[in-house]
Amino acid sequence: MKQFNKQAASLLIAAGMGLAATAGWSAESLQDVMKRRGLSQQDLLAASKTYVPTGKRDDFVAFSSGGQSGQVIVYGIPSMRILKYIGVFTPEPWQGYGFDEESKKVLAGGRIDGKDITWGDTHHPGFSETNGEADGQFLFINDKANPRLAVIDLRDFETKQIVVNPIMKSEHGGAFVTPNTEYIIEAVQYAAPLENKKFYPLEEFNEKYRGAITYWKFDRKEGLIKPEQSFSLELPPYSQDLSDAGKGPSDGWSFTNSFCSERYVGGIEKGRPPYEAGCSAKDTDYLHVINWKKAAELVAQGKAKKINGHNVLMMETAIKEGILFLIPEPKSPHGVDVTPDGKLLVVAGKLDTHVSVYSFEKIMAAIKAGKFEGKDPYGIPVIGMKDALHTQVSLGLGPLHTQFDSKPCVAYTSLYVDSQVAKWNYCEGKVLDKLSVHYNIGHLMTMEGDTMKPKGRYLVALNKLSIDRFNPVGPLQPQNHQLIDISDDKMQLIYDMPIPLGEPHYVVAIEAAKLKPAVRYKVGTNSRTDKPHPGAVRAGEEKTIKKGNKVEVFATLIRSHITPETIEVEVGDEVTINLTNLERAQDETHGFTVSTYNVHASVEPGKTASVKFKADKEGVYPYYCTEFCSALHLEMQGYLLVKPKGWKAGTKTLAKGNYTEADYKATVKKVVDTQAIIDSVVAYITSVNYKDFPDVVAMVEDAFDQLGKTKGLKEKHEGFAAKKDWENANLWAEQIWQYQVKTADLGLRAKTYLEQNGAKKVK
Ligand code: CUK
Ligand code: CUA
Repeated sequence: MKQFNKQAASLLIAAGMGLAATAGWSAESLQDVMKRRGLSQQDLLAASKTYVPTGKRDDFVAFSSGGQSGQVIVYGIPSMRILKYIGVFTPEPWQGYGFDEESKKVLAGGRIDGKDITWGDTHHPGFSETNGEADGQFLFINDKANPRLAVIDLRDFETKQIVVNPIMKSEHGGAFVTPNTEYIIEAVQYAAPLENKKFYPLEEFNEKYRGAITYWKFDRKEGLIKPEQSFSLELPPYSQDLSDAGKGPSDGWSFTNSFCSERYVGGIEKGRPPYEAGCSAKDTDYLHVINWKKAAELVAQGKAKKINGHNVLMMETAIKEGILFLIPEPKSPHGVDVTPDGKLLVVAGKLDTHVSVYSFEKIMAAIKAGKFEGKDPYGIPVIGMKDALHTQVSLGLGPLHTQFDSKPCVAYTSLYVDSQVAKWNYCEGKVLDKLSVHYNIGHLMTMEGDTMKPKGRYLVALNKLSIDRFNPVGPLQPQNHQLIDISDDKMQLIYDMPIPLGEPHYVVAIEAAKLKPAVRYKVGTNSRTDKPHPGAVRAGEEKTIKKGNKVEVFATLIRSHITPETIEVEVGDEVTINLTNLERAQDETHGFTVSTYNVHASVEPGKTASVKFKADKEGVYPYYCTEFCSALHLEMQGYLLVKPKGWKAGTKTLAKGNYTEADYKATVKKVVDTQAIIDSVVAYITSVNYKDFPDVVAMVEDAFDQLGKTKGLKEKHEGFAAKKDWENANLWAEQIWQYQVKTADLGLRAKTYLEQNGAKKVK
């Protein structure tokens, strides 16, 4: 270390940046920088509110839909630094998602009619909840285009399951969870016949096309959706849109709105007015009010009908049992959001300037009294709007979605047409503040803002257009997530974040402290199932097994080698390579690929992943580690030899190097010197309270693991030296040094960590 500093210093001096230059170095003052960059006091204030200095972390972590990318984007708030893209419906090469066997199985869960669908139109992420609060355990997200829902485990931020909706052809209103994650709600978007592959002409739209809402049962212990315990409700073909689950007093109920209750069927090409005209003709659409707890009981009593093998409560049953009601809502509404106390529902009509606030208490009173203004064409009782309304507030043009503050009665609603966020009081029905955003805001999101305990502080505006905010990158422009400080009475815009991956309709954020992701797996874990992987082996157990034309390799990865380093197969063999990462140190991921066979695995510490392919081409195919994991990462390599059928080895042996006794002695000296450095680092680490730092304990464990591998190698190189086999003597001594380097690398990292984190001397 010291040596390095000396070298660096002499390099700087040589480059003319020594003492003489320091005079001209006088640091720029804050005022200088402001002047040079044209920054205002306001800019500076904003910067200081979002800047997270190196080594510090964000207070909140956001999970954004990745829109058409079919992924989830994870970023920190307030820094807006992107932390991860999670592969969900779409292959994600870095994580090996869709390129290793374990993740291919997850993606296969999303096949529809036997076909792979390798993209998704993700809209609404939702956290698992406990007692109405985000608990940081799971994240769910939907695919609008191909009606599917995915489960992401927040212990490792990996997708574990994709389920296909059995009765829908598209969906939008998902994923919304009930207050204890009993169910994940998914509502249809465009009506279609519920039976699979059933054709009915558009002329039979009113009779044969149907909307629906699905309640997916979630098993928290297994971390999986249970399709056989899930059920749906048949609904009229009203283009159901977003949903929200009741909470507190309204727990047990859910609310779903709709936007084309006209049931209009377009046909521009036949001279008919288009959908947009016919779907917005009436002044009101319908808010659906559903008692899901009672619905679940009815399904348990066998009152559901099986459609495509799935439990569906038909409208007739729902009406008879009194679990389905409608309320008029103005006009082409989009979002429905239940207030944190569960007492009120906020609905925004895209073509109305108002938000309408409904009272759950009033809705229940009307139902109890049997007070309805009539029935819809399917016989569903309709509660009068006046009988259910708490208040209406005029906010501006194009209100869409609403989120809540930690301050009582304060809500924020996006105004798409006005490109504004409106802050308003839903108890008293008055506007408090408005702020312009850039441009055309869709959703907006406050910290844990759709739970029973919103955290306030920040709001993110998800703007559909960015227009002039960023450096131009061609006609397809990024979306703009704008960070707004909501801690004061007046909202303050403090950051623009380009989103370059798709149109993220919605994002949810959680207190960072609630997330407790692991840094390593138990050795030999299949991360997609969280079960021991049958292909896992420990160090020394690596092997290749051939049965007929099936070759199975049980390999390990550790800095800086792959065992085995040669894999020999015959052309036409089916090859499976199981890879276990033996590392325990944080962030020591190894990647694995084989040239031209389109496989890739990301093998994080402890994980076992496998790749599988048919070796259908004779030839020589290098394989290597794809993560720069160590100084000798490039040397983490091997050869897949695909031999012609019946090929016989000749008598030729591997070429030898030209090593002398002097080479051997130099290597041995290097080993002795390096051991001295290791000893001094170990002396330091053990002189302080390193055991109080779990991260350091893991590094120390790993360091000694590496050092332990030198066992027996000294005898080995000395044995070869005695026989004057200088090649083997030198290389086995060199291998000791390789292990020492990794030990020293970890040791120095641990030392730096201890020094920077205030380790104390122990006696
Ligand atoms: S939707 Cu896109 S802005 Cu899918 Cu929730 Cu409202
Ligand atoms: Cu392992 Cu690079």
